[in-house]
Amino acid sequence: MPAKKATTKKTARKPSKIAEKVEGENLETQSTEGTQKSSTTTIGTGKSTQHLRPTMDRKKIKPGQFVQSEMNLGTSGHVDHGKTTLTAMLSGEWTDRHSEEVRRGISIKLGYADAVLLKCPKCSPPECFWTEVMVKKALAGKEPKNPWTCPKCGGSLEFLRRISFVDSPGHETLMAVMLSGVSLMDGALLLIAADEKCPQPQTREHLAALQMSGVQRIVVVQNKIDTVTKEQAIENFKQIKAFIKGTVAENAPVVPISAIFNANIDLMLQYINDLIPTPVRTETEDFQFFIARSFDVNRPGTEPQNLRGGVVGGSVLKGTIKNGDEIEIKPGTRVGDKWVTLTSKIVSLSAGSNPVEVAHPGGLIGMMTQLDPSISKSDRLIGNVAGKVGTLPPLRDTLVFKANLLKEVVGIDHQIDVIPLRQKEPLMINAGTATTSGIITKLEKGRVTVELKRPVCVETGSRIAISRLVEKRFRLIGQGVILE
Ligand SMILES: Nc1nc2c(ncn2[C@@H]2O[C@H](COP(=O)(O)OP(=O)(O)O)[C@@H](O)[C@H]2O)c(=O)[nH]1
Ligand SMILES: [Mg+2]
Ligand SMILES: [Zn+2]
Repeated sequence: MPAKKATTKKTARKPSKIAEKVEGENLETQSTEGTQKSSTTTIGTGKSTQHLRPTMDRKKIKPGQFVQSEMNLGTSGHVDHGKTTLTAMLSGEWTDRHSEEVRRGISIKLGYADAVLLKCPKCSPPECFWTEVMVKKALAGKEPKNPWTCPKCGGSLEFLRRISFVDSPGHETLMAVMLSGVSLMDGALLLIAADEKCPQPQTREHLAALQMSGVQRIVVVQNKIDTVTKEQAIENFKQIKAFIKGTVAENAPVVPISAIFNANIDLMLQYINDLIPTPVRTETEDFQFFIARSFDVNRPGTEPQNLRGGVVGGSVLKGTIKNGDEIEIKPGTRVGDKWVTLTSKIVSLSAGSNPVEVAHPGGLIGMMTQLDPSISKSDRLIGNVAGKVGTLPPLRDTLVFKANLLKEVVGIDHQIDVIPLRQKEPLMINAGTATTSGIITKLEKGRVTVELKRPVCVETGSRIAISRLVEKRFRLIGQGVILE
């Protein structure tokens, strides 16, 4: 695996020790490189078990009470390795909902599904870790008064946190979607099927994507262990260990599970709990929102006076937003050959399917605006950034960045070296949830200039993913840092 840079040597295996390690790595990243995401830049209090939004008292949270998700956990890995199955096991939701996804049996869009993590204070780890949906299944037929009853000992389970899975598609043609998903992830599971040789092309490409975007908190999941013998599982485990060596996932635990047979899920949840804490965020930062979907919620034939405004869905990167706030959306909409920033007012907010007054970072947030719904219909605003008026990063038609290329093209099953960038070469660029393309117009030492077909709204210093055409598809070849 190319583009490696292990920041620390591995010294510990116990979850709590590894948690400290990861915390240290983040501090290092913060001071030496800087990152585009508030979720990584504000981590580093040294309290790795800090899952709290400061204003929230977890002990008081009761079953059935709605709490907004506080973190996005991505799934990543090769197609068919079980990302959507595992997400469904933990959340109770099958994220492949679109008709084409159902027909083709693969994930095409980003899926979002929430899971409530619970812990039994009496049982010992890892058996004390549950999700609400797992508890419900384990208690089926018993239905105790308290739905948060430990299926093992009958004690009361405690609320840990609600997290959102951002389920990525694994197919090689859908890398752009995966890359926009990565921009929303605070941590990730890398799924690797035990019944295939490791690594498969998108196992490598997805891990490279996580590494390049600065997603450092990773738990590696060896799935489908029910399909192989013990010896095969051990052999595959060794391949996984060899593969992650020297990558950002080098210190990550590798947890053998079966998503279908619910084997070892508790241990995986323990690692998620210990190694992927909710980033500590400053709520006073400028609000920034990455749009990952957008719709027109009106039924055809709705009378104009009853029309509801355009809806955008995505995640709050930083800050907070409340009903009635004015926002702007960039790049906005195209009028002639110009992009016009949209401004509007928030009519209502939802977290998952629950109405909320204020939305924080974490999970899928829906914002109903006063925009003409034709502007937001059919995902037209994907890749836009929303913020309070006057606070968004500049809109750029031209990107000037420092490129860090991989040695090898990772998303393909044979070896192809990444040759240097060329003048006039077309590239695909991912910045946040935006996917755009452009042509290299200038190549200087340490500086690449690309004229974009469609502008993007990005901060100086933020990271972009660079893909080039290799064997007829855009494949990830490196990362860039915006210079000016
Ligand atoms: N035997 C077995 N099959 C699994 C397991 N996890 C997923 N699968 C199957 O693998 C196939 C692909 O799963 P899916 O979740 O769609 O993979 P994705 O492309 O990574 O999202 C489906 O037929 C699943 O039923 C597992 O743990 N054991
Ligand atoms: Mg899937
Ligand atoms: Zn218990």
